[in-house]
Amino acid sequence: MRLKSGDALIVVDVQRDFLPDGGLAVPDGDAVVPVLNEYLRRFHSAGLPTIATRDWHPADHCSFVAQGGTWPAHCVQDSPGAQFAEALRLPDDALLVSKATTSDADAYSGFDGTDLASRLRNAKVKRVFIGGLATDYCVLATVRDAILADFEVFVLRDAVRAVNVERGDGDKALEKMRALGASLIELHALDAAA
Ligand code: VGL
Ligand code: ZN
Repeated sequence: MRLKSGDALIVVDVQRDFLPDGGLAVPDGDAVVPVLNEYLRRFHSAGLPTIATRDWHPADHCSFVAQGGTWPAHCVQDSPGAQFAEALRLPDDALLVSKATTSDADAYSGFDGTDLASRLRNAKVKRVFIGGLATDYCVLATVRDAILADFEVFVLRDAVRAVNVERGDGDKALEKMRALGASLIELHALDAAA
């Protein structure tokens, strides 16, 4: 397939806490970085917008075990664990979307409580290509909301990894995304232009 005007790349939560040594480690999470770097290069060199979402929690966030939530502390605002993976090569003009930024609410989707949908519409985006971490949480929720917001959605299946709290969660999430209307693609499906 060929990238075209109206396409955008969304990189979901590729942050240090989701990498194998992080506070909420996603197994093999670092494997998405070189693949996403190639997608980023393709989109950027085609003049297409790139977006990076980040989990950006206060230190007392409701999703943390200490507050009665389900997750170990992760992606605390301005902490090292909240930084993007060091090897991730985001273009200088990538749009940054922070989510779940208040103590009282969680947000898995990059669209939840953010202006992502309006920013994409303003940029005349029609198709979004989504990869990152984690397949079974924030990628799934972002894909679902993108479809609900009437974008055509492609999931980068070679650039996502799952938490897999239960074995098979990642595969189930991919199946859900497909059932919702997303297409699963890999890098080799993109024309090798640029
Ligand atoms: C995520 C669990 C908690 C994610 C964020 O980015 O998938 N998962 N917070
Ligand atoms: Zn979180």
